[in-house]
Amino acid sequence: MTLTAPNQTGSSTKPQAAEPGAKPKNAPASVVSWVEEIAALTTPESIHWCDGSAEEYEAITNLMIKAGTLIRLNPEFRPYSFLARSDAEDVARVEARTFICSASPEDAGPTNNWRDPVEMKETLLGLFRGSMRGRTMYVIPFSLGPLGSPMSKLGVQVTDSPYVAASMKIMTRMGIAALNLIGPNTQWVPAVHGVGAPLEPGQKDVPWPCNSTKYISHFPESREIWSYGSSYGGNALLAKKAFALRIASVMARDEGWLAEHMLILKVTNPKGRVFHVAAAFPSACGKTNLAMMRPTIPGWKVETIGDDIAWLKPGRDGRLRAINPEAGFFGVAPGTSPKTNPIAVETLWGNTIFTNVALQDNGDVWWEGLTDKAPDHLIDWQGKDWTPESGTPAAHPNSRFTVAASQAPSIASSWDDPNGVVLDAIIFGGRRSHNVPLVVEARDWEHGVYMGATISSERTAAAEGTVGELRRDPFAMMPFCGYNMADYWSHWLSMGETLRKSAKVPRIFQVNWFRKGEDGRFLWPGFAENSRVLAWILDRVDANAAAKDTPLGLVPLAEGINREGLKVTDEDWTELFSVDREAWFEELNGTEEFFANFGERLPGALSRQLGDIRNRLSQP
Ligand code: O2Y
Ligand code: MN
Repeated sequence: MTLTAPNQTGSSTKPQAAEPGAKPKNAPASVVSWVEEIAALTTPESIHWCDGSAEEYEAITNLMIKAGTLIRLNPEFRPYSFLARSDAEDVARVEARTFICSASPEDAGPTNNWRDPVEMKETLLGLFRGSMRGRTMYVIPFSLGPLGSPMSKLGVQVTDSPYVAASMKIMTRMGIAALNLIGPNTQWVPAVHGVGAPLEPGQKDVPWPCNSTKYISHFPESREIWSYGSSYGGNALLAKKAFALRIASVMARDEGWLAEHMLILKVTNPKGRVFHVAAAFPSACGKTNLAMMRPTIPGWKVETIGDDIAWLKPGRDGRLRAINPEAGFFGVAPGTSPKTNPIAVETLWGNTIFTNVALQDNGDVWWEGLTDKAPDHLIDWQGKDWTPESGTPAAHPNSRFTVAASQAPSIASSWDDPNGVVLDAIIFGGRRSHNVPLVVEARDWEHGVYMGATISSERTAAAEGTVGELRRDPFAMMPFCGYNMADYWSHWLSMGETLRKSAKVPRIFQVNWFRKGEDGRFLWPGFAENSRVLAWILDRVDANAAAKDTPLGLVPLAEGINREGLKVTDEDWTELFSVDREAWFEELNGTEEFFANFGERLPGALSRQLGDIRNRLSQP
């Protein structure tokens, strides 16, 4: 049997909801035949077509409670909320098992794991054959982006994991309304997910079925996703990183837009002018905290549009517009506290699925950092008794919350606008203890693309590898770009040309909240105080606030950023922007080496930008 991507056409009559879980009458023919094909391969015991209703969510979560997959939290503290504990070996995205299966390895590029698409399909067919035996296969139609928006895309995921079905209800616009949008000529992305744990008749299930063999496979040319063996986050919620970034980045290249690993903010200044900002940060750089920031400076208001992914497309007026393709947050719990992110804490009041956090004796959840003092007794993420003396984290460092975006008190009313919001500025960030200044504005789009292409971040204890080691993460897209990264840079450069022809181009900035002094102390307080940097960025956009030209770009004058009430001395300020020429020449050599990996495909504009910075640094 050879499975091909469906022809992606559907019936002309709208599907109608039927009995709960039954196939909707007049479901699109292309979806029905694909579901039948996958069912014939995987042989599930039953098929459940998700309608996306609250009743369905309740039924699926009840079923998981019975199976031991979910624990209902105490409704007094955490109404309508659950705790899931994953298998101890299934706790994170598996980058080494994530594959881009393009016909040519050059199209995947040197930063992706490439596999031949025909060979990979054969492997997957072997693994998936009979793999859903004894389980229910859920059919999940979903929209990425507001339903019916010209910027949105449709997909259908099948999965034999009820945890994945319930999570997709939170993370996407899922159900009959999305299926209704699949017409005769509508493109939709098929995504197959299986836990890889068939059940023999009478075999008792485990709370978190999965398989030690894992494949997260993307077929950019046929626009398909196949994922096997894991139920965790981006490995399994295939609308997220797999579709909204890896497959969407390829669609965006071909259709003239951008699929980005960026948060989106709405910011209002004290004069009442509204701005929109998109920002890309590698992991462990405080992206969620920025997405839900409560500014400390008077008169400024920050609202959330998205916390992780942004789709950017020129509108009819030529301006770059942004939507959040997702409908929920899948955020890291540890470190989230009333001090670091009060809005996230408020968002999690209820209606939340927590995964791998600790359970308190009162039936509420807990994780490291939530309170200054840990409770005297907890059940840890593996279901074992825990006390502060245990010496292990009670919550897994990558434990998560899954919650609807609409539940954030900071959510902007425009977050669901089908026309998106007009972007005024784009920010690239990283975690760098030296060299990179607090904030720098790019001279122009091309310089901004260079800034994005050279994002790098020091590893923290939460990431794999040696602490402090520099990880290059261009545009924060290293694990998420579905094609050759050098071609992706060329696409960014060509988007600048398109935007410049007809409209105002968003200004590009680079930030670094993590610079340290000689004494190892952070020079900038970070968190909500980053609103002061945001204010300077938007003062630049609004009224070209004064800036100083440096070899690296434009930086604020000493009085350009309001430091009132902060313990940032004049010496700290100078150090926050100091440029050590020797260290920068080394930095540029490292970038040149990195760029060399891309050979002929490296856009000349990026080598030119590197040369320009070297020249400016060489000047007395
Ligand atoms: O899927 C996971 O295992 C977590 S990774 C993640 C989750 C939400 C948002 N962003 C990320 C990321 O790695 O960028
Ligand atoms: Mn992310």
